[in-house]
Amino acid sequence: MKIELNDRRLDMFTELKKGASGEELAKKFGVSRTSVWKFVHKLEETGYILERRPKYRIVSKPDPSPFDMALALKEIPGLQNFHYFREVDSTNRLAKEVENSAVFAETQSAGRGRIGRKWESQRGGLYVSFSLNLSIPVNEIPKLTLLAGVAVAKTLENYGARIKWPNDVLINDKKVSGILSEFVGEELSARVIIGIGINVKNEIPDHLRDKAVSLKEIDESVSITDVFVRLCRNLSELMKRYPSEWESILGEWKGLSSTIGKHVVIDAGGRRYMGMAMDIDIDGGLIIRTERGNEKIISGECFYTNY
Ligand code: BT5
Repeated sequence: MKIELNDRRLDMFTELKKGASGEELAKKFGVSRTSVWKFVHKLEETGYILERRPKYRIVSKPDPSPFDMALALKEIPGLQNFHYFREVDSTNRLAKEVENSAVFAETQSAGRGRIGRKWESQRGGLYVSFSLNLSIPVNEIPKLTLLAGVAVAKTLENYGARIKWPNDVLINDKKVSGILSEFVGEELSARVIIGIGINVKNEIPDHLRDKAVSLKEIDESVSITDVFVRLCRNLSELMKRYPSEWESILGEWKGLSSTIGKHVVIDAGGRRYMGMAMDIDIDGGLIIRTERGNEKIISGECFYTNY
């Protein structure tokens, strides 16, 4: 299902949450009562339950609730369309084919991690990719991964979430979210794809149980829609500050990160670094103090060690 974010039916949806008669809605939005009825029918098909008398009123919503998600997406600068799927291979793959859009799926059959790894995407999780025409140089992409990490960590802050450099968000040292930023286009003017996976109500497969966590294990009443709405709010707030307030975003990253001050081993494309994570520099690179002195690493796999 595709929802255009400037579609007035989103405003109609807001009215239907409060309750309104077909006649009132038709008048307010300048449409026929048949179009109101068709929209009500579409909502019912999508899993919403509406009371019909004395007015139309939404009394129960599915989780995820696509129209609440679309309303939240309206806040993100530059977004025009929302593509909502029950199942796809990978939202990042699909996001590359569309512009100025968010692509969400209830489950992914081939969710992607970095360097060809798999992202387990059972139903009940949150899988979303943003395709944004930012036209920035490719070397800005690591910054957007950090920005997205701040958005996710703020969204899950009440569960004690912390960021692990560069693209993981952890709760009690277990991974609850991963971010995959990619680009499409030219090196000096890239379109950016920011893919975010969050374990919300999905089962964690056995082989990942000791290193991954789903929010439902901490909060039985967690909802995908609520997490999504908060994520959009945080992302939109951060995107409005990027790039002009990059340094303050980086400051927030440092405050939410569990990496700085830890002993780490970093695997960076075959090279291995070992030392104390000291800081993040202005480009988003991790500075670690090794035997050779301070070194800066732009991307890699980070492990915490105990010595
Ligand atoms: C990531 O890769 O963490 C990036 C994950 C991005 C997923 C989103 S979902 C929406 C969008 N569409 C996509 O196709 N992808 C994005 P990486 O740092 O390479 O971590 C991958 C590793 O995390 C795997 O090798 C597993 O060890 C672990 N892992 C896999 N699935 C997991 C899950 N659901 N929860 C926690 N850890 C997981």
